[in-house]
Amino acid sequence: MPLNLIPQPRSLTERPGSFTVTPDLVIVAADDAQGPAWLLHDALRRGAGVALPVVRDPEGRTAITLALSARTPGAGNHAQFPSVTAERYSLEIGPTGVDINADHPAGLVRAVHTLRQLLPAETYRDASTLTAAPELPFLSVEDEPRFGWRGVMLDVARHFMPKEFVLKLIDLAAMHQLNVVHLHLTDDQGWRFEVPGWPKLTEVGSWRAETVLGHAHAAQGFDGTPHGGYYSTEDLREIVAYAAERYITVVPEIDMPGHVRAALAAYPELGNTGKSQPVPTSFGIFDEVLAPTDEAVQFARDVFDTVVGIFDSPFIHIGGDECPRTEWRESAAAKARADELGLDSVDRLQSWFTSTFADHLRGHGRRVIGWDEILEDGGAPADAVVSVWREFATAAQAIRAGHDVIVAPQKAVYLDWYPSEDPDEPLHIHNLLTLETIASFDPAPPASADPAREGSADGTGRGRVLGVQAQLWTEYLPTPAAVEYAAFPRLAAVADMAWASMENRDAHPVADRLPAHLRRLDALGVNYRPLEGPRPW
Ligand code: TNX
Repeated sequence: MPLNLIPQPRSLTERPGSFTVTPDLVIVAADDAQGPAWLLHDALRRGAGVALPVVRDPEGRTAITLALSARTPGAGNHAQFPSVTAERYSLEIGPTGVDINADHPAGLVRAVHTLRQLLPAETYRDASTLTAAPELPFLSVEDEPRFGWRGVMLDVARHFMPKEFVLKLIDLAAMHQLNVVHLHLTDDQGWRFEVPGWPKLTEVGSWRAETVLGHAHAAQGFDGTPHGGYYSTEDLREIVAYAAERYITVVPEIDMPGHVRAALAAYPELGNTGKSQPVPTSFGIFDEVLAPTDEAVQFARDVFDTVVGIFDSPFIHIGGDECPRTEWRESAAAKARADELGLDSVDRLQSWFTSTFADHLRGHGRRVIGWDEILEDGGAPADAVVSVWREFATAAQAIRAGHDVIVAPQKAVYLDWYPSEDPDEPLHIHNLLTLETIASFDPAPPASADPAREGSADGTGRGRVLGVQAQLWTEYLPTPAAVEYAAFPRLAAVADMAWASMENRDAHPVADRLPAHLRRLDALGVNYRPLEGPRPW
């Protein structure tokens, strides 16, 4: 029987027979394997109705064993991130038990999620609908991801999403073997967390006059009630800890120096005109950007100091997209500042901001990530990671300029785009991004992009491509249900793209595995878009 795993493991050999999950089993795990073992325990208790003891010694009982190799390099959550080897694992299911091996707990967690997909789909709900003890097929899996960075970005600025939904998205990411949840925490339309010393960011900047954005929604009868919200520091700590247990890194994004109108609504003095304007209720690219002043830099430092106190990610996203130079060109003060900094044009002020942010974050031991605009007008420090979102070809340019890249091109992984051309499709943004496009996309830029690294470093030929990331921008996705519809099942195809080799993807088309996978999403209550066609969200 086809197993319909998503993502497709690197190698999988099935054998006749199956292993029954019964209450007399034990889960064996030592030290650093205990966290992953408890994740398995919790899943089996809820999904299979068996509460298996987690023990160090099976004492002769049949076991599901989670073992770490002696080579385990610093088991700390992020010490190894992103690392393909930290996530590799083997899984053996036979008549005598289940054996999971990995070099690092992250690999054990990936194995647990593969094991869960081998159980009947109903086990993703709870045991009440099971009619018999669940079976696991006899098999061997040897697995490792193609890329060490497999992410999904959620825009909680355009529409605030409740903490519970962020936690659900983390679970869904984990199920699909994704290891990054990137939170777009600030944008023109909302600021979503507290920064000590800057109380108006949440008092003023986290609220706007209308529930939804844009004329199209208004035409659908939305009523203009205020929209807003923010995460408390405690909420964010809970999100980070929940993700960490699953070996998922939460990457925070603070979008600057453009896309800052919510911050400017709170503190107009950080802008170039000082003009007081409300948090906008429309979206797009606004001329209002940070002024290149000491005060704006101090603001950014305070924001980053807060962020690094909450998020343990080695990478902090500083945005950097869509920052018009209009105000700087019109401002005598900005011109004077550019002169003082020795810049031959105000257009280079963004590059100056990028370096200033990167220096500050480097002092905290973190690296910056920026959208691909950070390559322009003076560029970014070599240690900055570039999220390539506009043209995929830019990845090669970024690599030649010495950067690591995250492959995130809109034409391949922007899940806020329409899933089909059907006129009954609920409102999305822009263009079309079908499952087929995702299923056939190869995120590796041409090898010639990085001759220096070919066959070197990790020996994989992956060069400086850290990995792949899907985006869920929420201008047109006002609720968790709408986000789920846009995300699934396309995110499953992105996860497969990020994990599986091209060879495996060709041999096992994701489209063939999706119908069975949707039964799992049914059990989880995910409001996915049916394969047959649209339904309203
Ligand atoms: C472009 S992608 C943006 C976002 C929008 C998105 C809509 C990027 C870095 N900037 O501000 O939400 O398009 O698809």
